Amino acid sequence: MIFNFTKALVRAPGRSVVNGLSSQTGPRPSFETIAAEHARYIEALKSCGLGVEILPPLENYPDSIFVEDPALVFTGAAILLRPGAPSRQGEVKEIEGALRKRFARVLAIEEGFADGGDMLLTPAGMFIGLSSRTDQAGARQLGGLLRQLGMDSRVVKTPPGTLHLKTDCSLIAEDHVLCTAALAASDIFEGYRKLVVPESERAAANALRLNDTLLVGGRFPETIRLLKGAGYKVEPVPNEGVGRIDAGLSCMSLRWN
Ligand code: CIR
Repeated sequence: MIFNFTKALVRAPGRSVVNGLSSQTGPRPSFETIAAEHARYIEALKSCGLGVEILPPLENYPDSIFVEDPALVFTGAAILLRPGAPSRQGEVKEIEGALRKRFARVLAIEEGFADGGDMLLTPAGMFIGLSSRTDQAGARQLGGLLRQLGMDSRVVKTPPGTLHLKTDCSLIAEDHVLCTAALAASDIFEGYRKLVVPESERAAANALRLNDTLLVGGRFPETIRLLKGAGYKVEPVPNEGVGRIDAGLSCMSLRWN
């Protein structure tokens, strides 16, 4: 089952995390806020039954806490990506050793750019979102590597102004997507049931299904109410600080079985 996970890899935030890339003009989060949110996130992963390994902080890479972006992981295999933001490209070398220790097969894209935040895994294969971080060359390379691992993929467009495809959507059941109105209006999720987040809670669309639980940002009461009403077991996790540097919940771990 696509939501069965037993292990997760995370990276502790360095003090430099407060300088993480952000499209927002509001105040920067404090280190203490992000560290507390990260600790709480690790507890949530554990409470969902995952064994969590914590990599050391990397002060030279403010966004390196978002380990989902430089790599993809599957049972027995990992793919090293090429993040589209120049300040994040060195994160790949930094995580490579940890992945080689844990995965028998490690593939790597060699051209173009691709961020893990643009990759949405579904039972039918991987959606690859083209964005300001993921380009055609990266998508093409990744599609080839996924094929080597026996996986189909489909290239789609991340809505303009949205950082990553998964900023705007999450798979919450095999045939059910939590998404923003912008994505619901596109043809990407034809054939899927959709639960649209309220416009005032757009950032709630980045949730994380782990086994039978859905982690959702704690600051999104209306979305939590809708998800509970639809029968989901929801665990609210605080994420306001990381939200100020354009992050949600999926980005802070790599998960596998
Ligand atoms: C960035 O702009 O790269 C970080 N500040 C946020 C990355 C969030 N990643 C993700 O949602 N996969």
